[in-house]
Amino acid sequence: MPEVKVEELKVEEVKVEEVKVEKEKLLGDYSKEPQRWPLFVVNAEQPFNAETPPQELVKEFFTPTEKFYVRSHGPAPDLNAGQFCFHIGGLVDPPKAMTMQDLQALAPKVTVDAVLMCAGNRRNELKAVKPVKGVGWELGAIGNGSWGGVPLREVLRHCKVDLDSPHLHVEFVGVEDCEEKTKYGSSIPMCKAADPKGDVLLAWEMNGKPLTRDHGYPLRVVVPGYIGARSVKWLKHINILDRESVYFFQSRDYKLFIPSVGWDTVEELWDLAPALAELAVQSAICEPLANQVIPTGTAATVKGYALSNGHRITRVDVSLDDGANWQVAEILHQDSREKKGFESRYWSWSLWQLRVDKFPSPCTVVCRAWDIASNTQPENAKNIWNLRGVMNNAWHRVKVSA
Ligand SMILES: Nc1nc2c(c(=O)[nH]1)N[C@H]1C(S)=C(S)[C@@H](COP(=O)(O)O)O[C@H]1N2
Ligand SMILES: [Mo]
Repeated sequence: MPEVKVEELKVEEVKVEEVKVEKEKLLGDYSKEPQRWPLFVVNAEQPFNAETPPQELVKEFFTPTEKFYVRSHGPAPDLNAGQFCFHIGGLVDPPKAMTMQDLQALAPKVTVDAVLMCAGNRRNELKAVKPVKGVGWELGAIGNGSWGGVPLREVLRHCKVDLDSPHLHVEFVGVEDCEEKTKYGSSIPMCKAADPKGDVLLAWEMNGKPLTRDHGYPLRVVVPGYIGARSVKWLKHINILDRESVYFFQSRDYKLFIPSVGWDTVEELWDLAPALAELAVQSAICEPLANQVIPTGTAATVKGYALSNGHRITRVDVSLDDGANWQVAEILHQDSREKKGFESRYWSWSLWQLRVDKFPSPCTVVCRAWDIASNTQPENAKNIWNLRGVMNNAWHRVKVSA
């Protein structure tokens, strides 16, 4: 690795407003995309958006990196960790530039196990209610990873940022040009960024290995318990602001509206709606698959995942008759209580199953999860339909044939 000294790095003037992208760059160069897992369900090629088939999700507690869903808004950058540096600016005096070596020397590496889920996960079920804009996703825009890096709060402390200012926000900006004609920028409130129990990480490792290009090599943010959109990949700038980020992905996307709001009425509402942050309680059935044949009266196992915003999943209910009667599923794997010591740091998903001796096919299998705060899922997607098709956590239903 070539040595890069911080003193030699010219600290760019920090721009907290949208970075202007030159016109010719907007289309993006997709000629150097990485090799990808052939079994991905590809929802868009350019930019690459692909999800994990359901039955693969429940095979392992940690989703193998090559099978982990990819949600990108532009070409995958091809960066060199040895020459890479990122900048910390905004309400920081003086602004700083850090190399990967600086970051790794700043504090001992920690690992945080956490699920990443796109806010658009299960969007197709909302699309079935009424059309929505956005990449279509079934239930595989989710994965559970073990992330290695340095807590963001250590970096903020090193830069003498006031960790106790509740009005501050921490903005993250990636290197790449997105198809939305802007850089990928997003922010989280200081109360999350600085919280020692919030576990926000600047991560260079995923499942014990350096990040892959698709997942943010050499450096990404991991914001456990928040929608995936806040975990900015290919991190280039951290800006301390006294307001939320005004980047598109914070201010004009990833917001929730009442079903009656359409594209003709949303314009004046964007600034009034809060940006999505914490995840809601969620669960989905990964086995059986939709329309799978299970001969009537034969044995089969229902399997799936459940998660919340860090709250422990306490129960997953399964119905084999479209919600008329329920049984309690067995939770097979979740973050260990001893390790976490708190009910609010269950960042990983919980994998669950229900063994059924005699499957009552044809039938509709349904699941719903509960967390320690007794949050549970809404019954119908129809009631939570929204024009961006985000945060669908309705009871998940799978039709099984005989
Ligand atoms: N720089 C950058 N960061 C990004 C994105 C992006 O397009 N560019 N997509 C975001 C979204 S919407 C999600 S859901 C997650 C997906 O992370 P993954 O591709 O590693 O699964 O990354 C987030 N971080
Ligand atoms: Mo996302």
